[in-house]
Amino acid sequence: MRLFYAVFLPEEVRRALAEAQEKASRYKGWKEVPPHQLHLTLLFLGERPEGDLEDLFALGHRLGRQVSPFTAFLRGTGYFPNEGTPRVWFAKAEGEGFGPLAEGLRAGVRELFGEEALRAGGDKAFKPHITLARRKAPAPRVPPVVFGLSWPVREFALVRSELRPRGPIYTILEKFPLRG
Ligand code: 2AM
Repeated sequence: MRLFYAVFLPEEVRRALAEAQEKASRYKGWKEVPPHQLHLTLLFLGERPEGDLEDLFALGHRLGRQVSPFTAFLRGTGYFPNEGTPRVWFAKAEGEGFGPLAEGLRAGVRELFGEEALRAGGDKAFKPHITLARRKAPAPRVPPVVFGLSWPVREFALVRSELRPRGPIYTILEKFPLRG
């Protein structure tokens, strides 16, 4: 199973981001993430055997008990990579819990399955972001968008991703409330 831990967004934030995504839809070559799938990845795990699920659920619940609910802020957009040809157009996120959640998940997964299990997510530093669109074919950069969005983060989730020709299908397998 292809798995990742993520924070999903409330309806009104998704709606505001969907409006920003219209800017990308003017450019052929950018493919927007469907609004109901917009999310912030905390840790990408890649393929894991189904037998790992129980441990991954337990890790999520344990970490949820250690981190308090917090406010997330979205203020603007950016690109990965920023230099050269961008592949991803994203909304940059801030919030005091994102770092502790991402770090806690990395540490927990390392402890459970070893360093090897962290390889899927790459070795780049964690930058909380919400991918708005992916560049599939040559297309100009989308003009920047400024937001004044915030929402309370009260839970995160373990998500299954099934890759399909039309785009991935995400299924939330388990939710982990924050109650630190
Ligand atoms: P992205 O939005 O920046 O592409 C599901 O694929 C989620 O896991 C996406 O949000 C994606 O981030 C993230 N992710 C992180 N590393 C990944 C990788 N090596 N392959 C695919 N997705 C990855």
